[in-house]
Amino acid sequence: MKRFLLLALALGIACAPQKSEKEQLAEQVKQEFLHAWNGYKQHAWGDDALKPLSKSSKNWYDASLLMTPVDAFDTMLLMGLDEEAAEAKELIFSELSFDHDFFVSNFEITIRLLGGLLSAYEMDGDERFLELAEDLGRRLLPAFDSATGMTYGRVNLKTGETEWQVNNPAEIGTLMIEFGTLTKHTKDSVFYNSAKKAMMGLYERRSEIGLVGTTIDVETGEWQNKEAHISGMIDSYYEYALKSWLLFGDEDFRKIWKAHEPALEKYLLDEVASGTWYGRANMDTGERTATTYGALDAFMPGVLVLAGDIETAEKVQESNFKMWQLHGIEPEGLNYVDMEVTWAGYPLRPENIESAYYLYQATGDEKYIEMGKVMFQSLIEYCKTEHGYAALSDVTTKEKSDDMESFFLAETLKYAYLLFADDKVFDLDKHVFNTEAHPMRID
Ligand code: DMJ
Repeated sequence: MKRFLLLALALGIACAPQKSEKEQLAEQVKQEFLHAWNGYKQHAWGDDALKPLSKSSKNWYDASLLMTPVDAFDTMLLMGLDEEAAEAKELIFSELSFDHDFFVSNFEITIRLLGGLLSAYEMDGDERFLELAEDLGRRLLPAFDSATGMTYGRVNLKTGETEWQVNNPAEIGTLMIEFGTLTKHTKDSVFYNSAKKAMMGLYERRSEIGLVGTTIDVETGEWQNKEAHISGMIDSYYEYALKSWLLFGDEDFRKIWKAHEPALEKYLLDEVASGTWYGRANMDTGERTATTYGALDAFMPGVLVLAGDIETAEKVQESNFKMWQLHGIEPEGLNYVDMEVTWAGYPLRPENIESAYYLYQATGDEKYIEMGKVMFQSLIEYCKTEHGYAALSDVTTKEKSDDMESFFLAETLKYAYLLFADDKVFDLDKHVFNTEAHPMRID
């Protein structure tokens, strides 16, 4: 036996099963997650986020709401990082309080914290996650108090006062998965009904050709900016129309998605020499207003996969990858006609790798693994710092900025991990991800 072992070693024959390249990549993603989490632990423990260059921390508001630990918790569970999950959980239960007299963004707090607490509850089972989620949900409810039912942008967590009467479709229409799931677990229908009313309010104000604009007054219902696109300020409204239908089986959401789907294809989808992209257009006339696309728009192939349009998803993902490769890492904004960068930052966004994950799940085509590998390796090359990961202020020069958004741990590394990991780690058929990659169970 010993002689065989020596011979095997000499010949380079593995006796233990070799890890596949995908398994090795998944393991590497896990190690990079730990690197970023340890940076947070060392320099930002108890605060919202790590500042990776100055090795310090920052809070969004006057007190910490534990953005990073809450956002990152379910990724730890998925990666099997039980020790880290236990310490994050202890921190959350000992420190997290929503009893603060300050205004917060209803959208950001919903997708990151309410979503994070709900997936934590579903995956871990500890009732205290649900208690925190319900407390937060009730404090956010005044945001829905408008003449149209569409939400104000900001709400004071203690007093319930609201502000930012002019809001946008993404912030009004990206609440359903979280508030609907809160109703499912608390049996209080107020959450589901409020979020649905907000979403329907938006849908009813779509243009005759089936598009929504960029900003709307939630009291008067008048559009303030009529530019239609799938980028920031609109993006996840479309995502939630489809996903809310998949999660809750409510036909009204299917109706919303089906009303917009052909309009997006007819007026925004743009096939040009450089590839297939989504441009911008006037919501009433459909006339092209700009040919800009960016890192946020890259979510769309993932949604198209869920909608069953693999063909368009594949074409747009080719463009996504082209955008990534242009400077070795994707920019916030790009003119897809002349391929000039219009906004050079990269805040560690997930959407491109997220779409590669959905497409790999749907097609099994190894080219999506290759795309993921390139994207993951450029993250290491350009964004890794001694104590975490840093956003880039300019993808053309690779200059870093002092930010590590919580979605890097909640989404970017989660989708990278799931792309490479064995399918048994996570069953996509039984879950819907909220827009911050917090999985909600379909049942
Ligand atoms: C996240 O907070 C969410 O994915 C949101 O839908 C868009 N912005 C960031 C990630 O880019």
